Amino acid sequence: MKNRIQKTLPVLLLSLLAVFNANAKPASKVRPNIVVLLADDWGYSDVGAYGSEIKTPNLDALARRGVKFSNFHVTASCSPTRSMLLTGVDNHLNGVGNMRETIPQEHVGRPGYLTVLNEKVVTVASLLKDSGYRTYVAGKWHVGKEAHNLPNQRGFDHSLVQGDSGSDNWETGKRYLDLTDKVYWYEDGKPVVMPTDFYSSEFYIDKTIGYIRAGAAEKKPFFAYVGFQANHIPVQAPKQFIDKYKDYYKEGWNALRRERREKAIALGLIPKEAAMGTMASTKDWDALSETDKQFQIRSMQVYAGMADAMDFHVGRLITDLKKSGEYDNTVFVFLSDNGPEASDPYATKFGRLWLQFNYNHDIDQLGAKGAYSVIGPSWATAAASPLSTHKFYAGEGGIRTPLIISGVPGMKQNAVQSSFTHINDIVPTLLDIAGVAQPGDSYQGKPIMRMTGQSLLPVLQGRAQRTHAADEAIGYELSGNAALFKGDLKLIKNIKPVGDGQWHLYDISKDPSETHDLQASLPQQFAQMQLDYADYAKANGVLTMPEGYEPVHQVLVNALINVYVPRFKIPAMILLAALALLAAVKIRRRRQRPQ
Ligand SMILES: [Ca+2]
Repeated sequence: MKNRIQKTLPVLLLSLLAVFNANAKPASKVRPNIVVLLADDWGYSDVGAYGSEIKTPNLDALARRGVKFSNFHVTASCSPTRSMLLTGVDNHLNGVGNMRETIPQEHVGRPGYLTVLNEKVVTVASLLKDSGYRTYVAGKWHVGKEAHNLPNQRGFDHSLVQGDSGSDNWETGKRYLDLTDKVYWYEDGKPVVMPTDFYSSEFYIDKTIGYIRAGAAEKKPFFAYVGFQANHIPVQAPKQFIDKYKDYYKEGWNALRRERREKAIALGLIPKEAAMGTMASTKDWDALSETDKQFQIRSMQVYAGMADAMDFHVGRLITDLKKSGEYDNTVFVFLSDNGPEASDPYATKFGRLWLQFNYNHDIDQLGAKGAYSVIGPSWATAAASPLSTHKFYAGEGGIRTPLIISGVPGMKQNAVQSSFTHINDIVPTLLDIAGVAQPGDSYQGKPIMRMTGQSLLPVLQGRAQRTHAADEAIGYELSGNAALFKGDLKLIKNIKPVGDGQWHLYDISKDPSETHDLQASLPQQFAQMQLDYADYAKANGVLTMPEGYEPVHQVLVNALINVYVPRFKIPAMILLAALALLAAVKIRRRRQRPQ
């Protein structure tokens, strides 16, 4: 009997424990807050932690607390990247196959080419909100101003956004080019009157802090998305930030490119043997006049000041989260939407004419309210150093940007992740961190596009070496500039005049600057990857660019159609009506005149 009790008692106890456990609620697991910090037009080496001389101590601290991705890819322009950052779906499937500013008219409205989000995608904000997160966005939106596309209808509890591709950083009513009729601002889906005392990075962080504090009583984790305007043109910054760089940049862009490349190598971000990417548009520094040099030096100091100011305001958010005790439970994701901006609107007649009436360009004013500053093509190659090309193009300088992730439970610290990663991996990662399942092919009973990226959690936590299999083909296209990634190889084609319109092949793990074409030595891969690209283009509905497409010319044509025709339509109709009335009166008088 004693033996029997001895044998059955543990079984009974275990059974009771099992029943108890089955009925017990799972231990409350606090899900992390998530902050996504999206910089605008920052180059690969514009962050201190990526080799920059620009002081970004707060971003650097996030990098030390987490993982720096050295081989991360976005698209080469603003809204296509933003559409993928929010949905995890290829831009040709989510509606943003091209930007409103650069789309050829032949493509407007074609499937995938709405230039705004379509109804077949759901945002990460909607999915996190459904799962119990409070959700906020402040900053540049750029994925649609239609009522159904504003943040309040795309999953955000609270939002304050600028709807288009950019605007002045000091004056909220001022456009940066004549590409829209006005600057559109919305708070919680409604037009909003903006304050006159404004600096973009400061204001967006103030709003974010305000939203987080106001919702703290709800006792829910938060998701906050900050879409900075820094460093989109016009490059502007408070003077105290610009003045920190008064002794910098005097040796010119080639010296800066070399300096940043060496630092990026020392930081383990690019391999020692990586060559320097070169661009035909980079001017000869030594051939510049002293006046031109001074102007260029000041332009780059303003650029550094703008990035420094953004980092400073990121620091204010971090400080606030530390004070409220939320910091240790907050995941930060920092990235740039594309590589550095090389275009200079002063270089076109259209831009120059408009800017003469709207901004000054005086060296002692650069960065200040009323002044317009850009870095242009030569400094842009330094911002992207040591990579080739810049914003808009499919070279690594256009589409490889910094990505820092910190604060994920169980993740590696102060580490570099060098395997290929992609913008479509961000949404699966955030869902994974929040413990939310991907929606698959349908959301709330409606069919949607399936996400194609992979969660970065296994590499963040050191459970995997790479995110994408070596034989996975990942395509890319924007305005005819195209690429296909497979393992360490990249097939790439850039349109003229920056590219030659032909395919090239590079090993971007060893040669991230794309200087050594492998098509002759790897003919099989070269041929196969072209077939893989054709499959990608077909599956994603990529349209062929019309013959002779030229992006700057297209921006002018689209401005004419989108802004000038509507602007002058009513005055033209009034003028025609007045002329018709005048003619009718004349005819009537002639008839009434005595014969
Ligand atoms: Ca951008």
